[in-house]
Amino acid sequence: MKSVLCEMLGIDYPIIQGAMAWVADADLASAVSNAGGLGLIGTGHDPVEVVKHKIRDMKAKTDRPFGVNIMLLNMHVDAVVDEVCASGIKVVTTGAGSPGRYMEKFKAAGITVIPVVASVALARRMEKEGADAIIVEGMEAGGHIGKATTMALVPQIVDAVSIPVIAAGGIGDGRGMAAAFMLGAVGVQVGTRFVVAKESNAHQNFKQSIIKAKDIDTVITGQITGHPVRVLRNKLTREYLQAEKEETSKPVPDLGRLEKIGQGALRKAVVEGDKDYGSMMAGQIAGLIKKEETCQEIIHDYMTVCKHTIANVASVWAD
Ligand code: TUI
Repeated sequence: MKSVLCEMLGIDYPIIQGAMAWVADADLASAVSNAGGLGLIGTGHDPVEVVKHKIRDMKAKTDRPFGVNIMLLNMHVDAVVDEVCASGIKVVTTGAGSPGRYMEKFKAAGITVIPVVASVALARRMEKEGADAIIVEGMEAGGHIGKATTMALVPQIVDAVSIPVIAAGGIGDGRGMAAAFMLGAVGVQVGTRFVVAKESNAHQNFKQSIIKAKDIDTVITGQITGHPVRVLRNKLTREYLQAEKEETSKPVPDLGRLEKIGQGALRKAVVEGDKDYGSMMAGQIAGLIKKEETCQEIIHDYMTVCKHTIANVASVWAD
């Protein structure tokens, strides 16, 4: 089951690993690439020296295709873009903004550019500015999100652009992958399930929180700061959402107070395993994830279940 995405990226299976900040290091990304998917190094808020180290580490761990994700809210983004362009990286994904101003640099470096978008308008703009494909991320996803769901957004963007579309957000197994193909996507990006991969260095407490999570255990913080983020519910989110409610009712909300509550919380979750005051970014599909597996097992499961799902549905709907 090869798709145009496999040809475009030189991979065996049309599965991209999401570039979860603090989680998507060379250990996880190389395991995904070595299993035939596209591993992505996440660079989050990293300064350029850290990015350099991660790329070097990745090159030592895989000979297969991989990419780097650039988080556009990173204060070091200009330097990170220059480093990525200079280091022979072949694939770049971007998140949390529009990469328009870097597009020429990426293209000049021969990079395949795949922006993550959460709206039809940005998808159209990205195609016009030279994106090679687009990752359409619905608000079921973990971390920084837009407003529309994967189910609603993917077909609208498939109709709006001519470049390949990859679906993301809420795709936790081969059934979700099959559904994404039905909507017109040619591949999927998977985040939350790879957080609990055996090769993921996320703290065991964070992994267990995802495994224990139920369908409605995520909440969205940051609605009033303009950076909505989906995370697992805990003491931090209870206090944050209470503060958000208080600030919303004031004539001049104190956004600094909200930012302070969330500061450093992602590292606390991923590195320290703080289940109470860590920001445990995870998608709504966490409730479907039941165990730790290797990246190879995860990819194999997606592909097998996807093929069976499509075959079963086709046989039911024949004639
Ligand atoms: O980027 C993500 N997910 C992320 S980034 C991240 S690090 C972070 N931490 C705290 C606060 C904010 C970020 C954690 N998770 N996913 C890709 C994605 N991009 N989802 C939604 C978007 C997006 C949203 C609005 C892309 C563009 C956009 O508007 C751009 C514009 O200028 O129109």
